[in-house]
Amino acid sequence: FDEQERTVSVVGVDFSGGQPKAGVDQGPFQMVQFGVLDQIKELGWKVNFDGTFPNFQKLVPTEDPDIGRMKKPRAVSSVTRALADKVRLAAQKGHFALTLGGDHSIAIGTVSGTAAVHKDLCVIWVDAHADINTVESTDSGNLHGCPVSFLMGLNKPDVPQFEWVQPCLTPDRIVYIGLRDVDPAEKKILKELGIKAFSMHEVDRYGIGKVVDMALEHVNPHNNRPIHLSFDVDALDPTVAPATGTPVRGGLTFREGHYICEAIAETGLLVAMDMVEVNPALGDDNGLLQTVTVGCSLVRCGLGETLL
Ligand code: B3U
Ligand code: MN
Ligand code: MN
Repeated sequence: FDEQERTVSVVGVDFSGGQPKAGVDQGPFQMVQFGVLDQIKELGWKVNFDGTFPNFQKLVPTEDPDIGRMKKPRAVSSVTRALADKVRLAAQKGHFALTLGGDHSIAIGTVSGTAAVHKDLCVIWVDAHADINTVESTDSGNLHGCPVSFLMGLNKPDVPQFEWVQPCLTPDRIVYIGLRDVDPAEKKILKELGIKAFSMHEVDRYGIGKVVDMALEHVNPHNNRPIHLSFDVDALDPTVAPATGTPVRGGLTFREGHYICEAIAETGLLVAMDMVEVNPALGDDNGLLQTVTVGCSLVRCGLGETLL
């Protein structure tokens, strides 16, 4: 980015239809209310924010019966499709695309949007979950467990409602950090496609510094690919980020989460970041404040905040 003209386009996605728990649609509102936009400005960015809430909720149809195993397919499709356009336009202007979720199904839109502009894009997916179920392998039917399968084109062509999605990711251009709750069908997909994943086991073994080095080396061997960081707050340990829909014990520490964002920002190659699954309706007031606070500080690190 041009040092003088660094602009962040922020999109708040008030959407929860990729999973069953209400409240995650309030995540963006809470992070904005907490001051994330001013904090980003203090880091020297210009901020472009379309702050009309409800923003995406109005695209959600009243009737949305299951299709096969998929729950709320029309809602997820129309929201992610509109979001893909917004993110693509931001990327076309040369802006950093910051998306505040919302549940993780919205990454169908964000990654589609950045990949349409940055042809050589790679994705770093930080999550307790692999989110790579296909529309046939998903047990829950919740589409926040499926975005990666859409982005990689793992579903049969022309999944109803999702015909618009262009596969834009290959197995060598995505890497996971933080996994610890992966379905058997997902393990099979990861293995068969040879997708690199650093689970909590590898974080324990090598330490976060080495894990991030190895992750970057894998998706970005020549340090020239633009990076999209999709950060699910449930990657963090529930003691650090309790207000999320599917907390899983044994997650990243506060510093490990921040280190990931700092080290990726340091590459100078980060072009987009998603901060998703912050659900202010879950947990007590303290847990909510803790989770919103950590969501905002991870975003700041992704945008270049350093300790010194
Ligand atoms: N893999 C399970 C559980 C899950 C995925 N993502 C979250 N939970 N947050 C599923 O529903 O596909
Ligand atoms: Mn996720
Ligand atoms: Mn998750």
